[in-house]
Amino acid sequence: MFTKAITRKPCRALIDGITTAQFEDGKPDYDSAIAQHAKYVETLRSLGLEVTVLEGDERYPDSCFVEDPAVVMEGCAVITNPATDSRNGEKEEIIETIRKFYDDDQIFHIEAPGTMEGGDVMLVGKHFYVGQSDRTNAEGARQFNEIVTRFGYTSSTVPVTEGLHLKDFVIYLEDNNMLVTELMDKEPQFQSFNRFVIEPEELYAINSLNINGTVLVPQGYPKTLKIIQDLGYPTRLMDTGEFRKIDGSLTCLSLRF
Ligand code: CIR
Repeated sequence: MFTKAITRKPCRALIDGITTAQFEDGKPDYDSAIAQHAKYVETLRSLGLEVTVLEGDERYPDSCFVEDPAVVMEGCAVITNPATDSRNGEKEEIIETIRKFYDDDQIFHIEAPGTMEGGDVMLVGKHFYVGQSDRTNAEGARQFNEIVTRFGYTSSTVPVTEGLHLKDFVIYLEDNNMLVTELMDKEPQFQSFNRFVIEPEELYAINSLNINGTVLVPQGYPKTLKIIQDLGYPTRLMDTGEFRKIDGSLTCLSLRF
């Protein structure tokens, strides 16, 4: 059960966020992003979470994606080392908030040359799957493994060859259910899960988010929505259109614990 979440409001510099989307949908609109973010926070609260909302940080265009500079779990928090120059400083800005919830001896850091971003980290029970991607390297994954094993967790790496972060291509919905791309469907480590392959045109909806049994699903992906509803989950449709323009999706907008 999650009881808390940390989020950060989008800043005006959001329009300069890193993107692979080639702006086919245009740049994010600040006011709409603020409104979508407020709805996201309201939804988390309505599902029983106590949500900390940090102010936008204009120095870091992508800083609303708080999932990336830290990984939080029961008993331990890991401050990551974001791989891109424009995002690396976000790790310094999240620490103060993490300290409100974790003691100093529960807070650890991924150190250079290790890199890591939380979008690459997926927890299943007490096991972390860590995407090895352009953002999370082998050394980052190694350090992470060393830290979390001290707290009763295990971890293993999964190659991410399709794009940004692991959780854009596979998501664990709980109850042994997983949404996957065709490629992740073949991943040997995922063979014992109930896997649901999402078609390429609905790729973005893989990053749906289970909050205490209710699944937040991005708006506009009817096939994925049906798969999730047919599994019996109550769902909430979320408009994340402004974040999508800079490769942001549902999980990246919060840290949940
Ligand atoms: C980036 O490229 O870093 C941001 N524009 C998007 C980050 C999305 N984060 C996530 O999925 N965890």
